[in-house]
Amino acid sequence: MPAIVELAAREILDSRGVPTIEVDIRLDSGARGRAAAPSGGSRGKREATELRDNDQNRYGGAGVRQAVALVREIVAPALLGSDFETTAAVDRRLLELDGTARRTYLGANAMLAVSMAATRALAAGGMLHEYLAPPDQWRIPVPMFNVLNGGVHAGNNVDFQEFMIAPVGAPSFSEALRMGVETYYALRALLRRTGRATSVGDEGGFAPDLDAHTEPLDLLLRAIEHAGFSAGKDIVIAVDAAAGELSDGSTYIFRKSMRRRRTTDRMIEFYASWVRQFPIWSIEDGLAEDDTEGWRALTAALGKSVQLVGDDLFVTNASLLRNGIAGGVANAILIKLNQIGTVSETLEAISVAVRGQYGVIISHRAGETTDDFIADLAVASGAGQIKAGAPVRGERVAKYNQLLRLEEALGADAVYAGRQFRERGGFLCS
Ligand code: 2PG
Ligand code: MG
Repeated sequence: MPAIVELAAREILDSRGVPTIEVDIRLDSGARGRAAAPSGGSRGKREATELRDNDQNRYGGAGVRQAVALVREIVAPALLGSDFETTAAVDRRLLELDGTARRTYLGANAMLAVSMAATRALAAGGMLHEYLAPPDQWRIPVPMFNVLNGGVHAGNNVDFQEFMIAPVGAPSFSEALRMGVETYYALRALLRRTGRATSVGDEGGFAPDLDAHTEPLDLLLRAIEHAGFSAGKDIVIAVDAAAGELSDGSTYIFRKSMRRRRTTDRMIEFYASWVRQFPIWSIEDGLAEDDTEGWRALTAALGKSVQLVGDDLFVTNASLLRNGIAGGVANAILIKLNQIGTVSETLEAISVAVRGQYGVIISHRAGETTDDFIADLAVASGAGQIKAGAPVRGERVAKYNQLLRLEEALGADAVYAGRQFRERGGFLCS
């Protein structure tokens, strides 16, 4: 059995210039693994705790020296010299050491960096996706490119956080990537021509001020057509409303645009009219995580015709997802490793979703590094969908470029999920 002989942790920066934690692990076999934790911009209330120093003299309180110290002083002595055959065994030890429900002692950022680095080391120089799951369930996911940014990810007047394009009609991932990029170029040209800003938000999507509520969607449709593709056939649209950010507990306030309020019922009518008018196939966090009755009504109204994704709603937590499935809430889950804090718990959430026939989207966070773990996770799990931002900026293309490598490695066996992005079979080992 492999033993961990080296475990190092350090503070590095994420794509927004915010500190995060990176971990290196070496096994006695010589195999190495390195990983860094991502960090959210808009967060679910039930996410695992991200440990920050709160020392206002460094990085405005966002330093992670404490998390680094915990890995060096608590995690390393407990793991060094011990044999671990699987990620699950490492994660069990991490969970014991932490001993809290919300990861408040070690911090989910510290735990996740260790868990991912250990997984990479255990993959032993082979490709990560090969370690994570057997080949029969591998699929190359449909990329969801976030090309228009709003909400807390951008300084514009757009209240919804993400407007994405998903090339479901592409014959392969590499073609999907080309289609996404060419549509991104077309969108930029369109914005320039109409005198709008082409500056970008945290995830690389454009962030112009826009007039009407339907304007982001109109712009996407025009960009898709200008790039020579057919909206609804080659490329479909996905939205992340991140409605938790809009909610005041009883209504939804559109603070950035027209400062209007909407009730839950009005929000549902609003989505229904969008789905009628535009080729929208997926709506994420359409309502806030504590609006349970609203989520049930939304699922009853639109769940048959469109993918309804729980991000803040489920926070990659298998037990919250089980409750959601039992209660008829949403029909898909967004998977973010740092919402829960270990690789094995993430795999468990994916397995619960697959068994419950919920759609699965593997996701980056607003604050990212060039770590490309989620690309392998998406292929291994056969999730069918990945969102990693616009096809620009190093930390976003790191994921898309790894998917190109995986497509090449799989060769003739590479299956692009395409229009079947919601159908999966098989379960993950953990
Ligand atoms: C989301 C994510 C990723 P954040 O809401 O889905 O796009 O953003 O990391 O800010 O939660
Ligand atoms: Mg989201």
